[in-house]
Amino acid sequence: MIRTTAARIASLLIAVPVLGAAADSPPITLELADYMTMPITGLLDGKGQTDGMLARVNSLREEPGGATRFFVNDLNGPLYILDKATKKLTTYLDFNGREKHDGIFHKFTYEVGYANGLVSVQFDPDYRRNGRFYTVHIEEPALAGSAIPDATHLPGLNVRGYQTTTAIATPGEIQRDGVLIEWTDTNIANATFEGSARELLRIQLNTRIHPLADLSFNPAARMGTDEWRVLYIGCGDGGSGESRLAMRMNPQRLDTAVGKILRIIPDLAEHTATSRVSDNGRYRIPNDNPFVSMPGARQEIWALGLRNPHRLTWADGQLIANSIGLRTWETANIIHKGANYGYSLREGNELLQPDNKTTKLPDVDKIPVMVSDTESRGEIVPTYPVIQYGHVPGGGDAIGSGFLYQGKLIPALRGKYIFTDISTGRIWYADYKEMLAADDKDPKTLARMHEVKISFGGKVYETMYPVAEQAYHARGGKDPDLPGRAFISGDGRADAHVAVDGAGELYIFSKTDGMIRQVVGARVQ
Ligand SMILES: [Ca+2]
Ligand SMILES: [Ca+2]
Repeated sequence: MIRTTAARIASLLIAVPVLGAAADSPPITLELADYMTMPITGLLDGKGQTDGMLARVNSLREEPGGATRFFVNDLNGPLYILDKATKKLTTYLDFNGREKHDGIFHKFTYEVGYANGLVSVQFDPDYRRNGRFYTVHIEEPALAGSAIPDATHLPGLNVRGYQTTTAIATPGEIQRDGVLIEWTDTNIANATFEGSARELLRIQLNTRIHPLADLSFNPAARMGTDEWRVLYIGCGDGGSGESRLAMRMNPQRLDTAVGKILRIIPDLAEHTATSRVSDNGRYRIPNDNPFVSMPGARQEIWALGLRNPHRLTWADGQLIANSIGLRTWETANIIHKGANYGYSLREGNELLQPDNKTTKLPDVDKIPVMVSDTESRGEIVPTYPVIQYGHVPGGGDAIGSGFLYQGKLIPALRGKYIFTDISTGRIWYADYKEMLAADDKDPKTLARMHEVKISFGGKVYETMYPVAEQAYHARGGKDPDLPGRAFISGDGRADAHVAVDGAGELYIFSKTDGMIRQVVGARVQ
């Protein structure tokens, strides 16, 4: 059936049954103020996709335990400490040890691929006592140099005894490794690093997109409970799932770690009675992970079939993964133990065909449980997203981060899940109760999205794009609009994400202009 573009757009945006009443979803305009101008680590010439972004901030995390500092990671290499009280920004670690750079890792790779470099940082829940935190960065094994950290310019880092791990194998050609490291700072009262590092794991990645990504601990877990210090890891599919080669099935295969949510215990001394030591001897695997007893399956897997679950967050004890789609659907997914989200056999609530186009689901909606390329064990029904939007005008290109708002500043956002589209810089919220209701095994039911406007510098904007564009040019950026491009955003990308501080209040950061802005209030009509 041939449909007009307008009809297709309409169907992509509103063809889903909506849940709940229309009340309690007021139009909201967020009031933004500049918070931090990040040091320029990119190029001003505007050329290229990622190197023309002024500062590729990928997350900000507040130190646990009532401290007043953020850790801020820039994909280009620096991990900063940002003091909230003084606004002092200190380079704490620099991961970029490539030729002519003074940082730690000689094989560090950050150019090409939107999320490559120093991808993520997360605090151990017991950080106040043990000084531990975790990072993910990307390496290119073929690059010259040692994979052992270089402490030449970081005298506080003790690398004696540091050993790399054997990468978890991924079928297909390999371009990069995602590396997870545990850091222990013996004095967290200062802004310098003194202590040691331990490589926990590395995972082979087929291409330069969708790497090992977000790290998250359940914030509701308390000491003495099974979930305490259990780490959830979002691992992208490394670009495998859109390939026409055999690696297309990697996100579905239980013998691979890519296209998965992984769950491990970083500390070998934690939960020793209810877990087992990993193959590489560096971390533990909880006995209640869903595939520990399936021969051939990777025991680290918690959930599977996700293309690029690059952002993890918790809402009332539920893990949520925002996953970037291929050609059609951007999704937020409530993550259940052992669930299969269908990729690369499904995208959003549709079937994904081998030609990478989507079509309606089959009458009998089942997919094989694939242990490897040759072995499967029965069939299962896929699990479907609770939020999705299309690659259409008014939609976007790539879902960014999201959070259940738990702050005090904007009462109208309480109970709402707020999230961005990366390239267009649109911001929406969905009612969290509707998301829970949409988690009903019915692919057609989805939570409604409500677009948020932005007030900045006395003007109101529909998206973050013009906000970032002004700052980009004011900071000397030479691209006529913004660097990069995408299907819906066109020339230029806002590259915007939302973040929260320890009190649950909102920040919005954008890579192309290298700015962090604070949500200082909101107008509700
Ligand atoms: Ca220190
Ligand atoms: Ca549903």
